[in-house]
Amino acid sequence: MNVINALKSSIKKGIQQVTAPQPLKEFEPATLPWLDKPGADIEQFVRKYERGRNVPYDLAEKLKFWQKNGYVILKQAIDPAWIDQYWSEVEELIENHKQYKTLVRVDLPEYAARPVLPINEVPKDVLNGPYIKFMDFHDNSVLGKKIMLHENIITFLEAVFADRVIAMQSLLFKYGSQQATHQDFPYVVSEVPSHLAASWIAMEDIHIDSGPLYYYPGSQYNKKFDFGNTGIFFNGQSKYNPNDFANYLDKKCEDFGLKRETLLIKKGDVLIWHAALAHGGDAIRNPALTRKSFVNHYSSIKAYKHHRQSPTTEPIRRSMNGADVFANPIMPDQEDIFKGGEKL
Ligand SMILES: O=C(O)CCC(=O)C(=O)O
Repeated sequence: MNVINALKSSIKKGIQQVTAPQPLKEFEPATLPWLDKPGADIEQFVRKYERGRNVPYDLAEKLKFWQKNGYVILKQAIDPAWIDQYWSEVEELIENHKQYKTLVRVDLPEYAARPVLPINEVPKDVLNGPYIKFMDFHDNSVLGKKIMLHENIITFLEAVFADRVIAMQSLLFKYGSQQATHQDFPYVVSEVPSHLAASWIAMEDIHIDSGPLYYYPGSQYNKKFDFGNTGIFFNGQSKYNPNDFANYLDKKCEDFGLKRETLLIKKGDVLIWHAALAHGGDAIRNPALTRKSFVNHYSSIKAYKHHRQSPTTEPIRRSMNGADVFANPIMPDQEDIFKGGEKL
């Protein structure tokens, strides 16, 4: 039925006039994860969820903390031997970058026209410096997938979503990002924007002068920023830009008396944060310091059904610990070429 016929038919049926869908201004209350809905009964949920499972931390306490603050920290969640092996793969990727096609994002003025490009096109000294994000290296690495879908992380996220967890994408940082305050849902888009969470895995002990991550506990409940014509989502057409977004979030958090916290965790510790937790990368005060970290974004099976680079094809799933990550549909020849994780 075309739009005119739909309009005539709806008028006949007494239904409201057909209008273009409006950009979202808030998360839809009905589609929120159970824990974000009023009256969520954590004790009852945990009793059922833990039946037959070995949860290595106090899940009820963690879920209550998440509900109030929008994040949790899992101490020593990833074996340091896994971290060392994974970082050695990153070093190999940089050292022999001409052999690989992994995408990197370079946030330097000379790359402004084309910030995302294959690693074999970026000089080694640039790759070894700040302002670099290694994108979706887990596609290339068996161990990257194992860390991203680690049981300690998935057990918590599956409880948050009360659904099967899907890993959507990953980023690796050698230096602090210095990214302005933001929330993730305008940029990392799932079909249900509130079905989103991230993990930040420390690949070394984090120093306060290295540009650590910071966040505002409790900020997940703030009124969402309106990018104008594109609602709560950001894209190239949005009326407002990421700086406007950052200013809004910093001001809102200040107005509500939310105190900014700095993430000074140890190698193998993991921060998990809510779709709407306001966070950013602090200034690098000592440029000699690295801040090696592995960041992953996740959704639920209900809200992320296809790989973002191939929205109409059925994804190839790699499954671990009751969660999935989709194989990269664009570069099948690069999948799992780093095999060091097979023996771990
Ligand atoms: O690690 C950082 O400094 C920023 C990471 C981040 O904000 C993100 O991936 O959403």
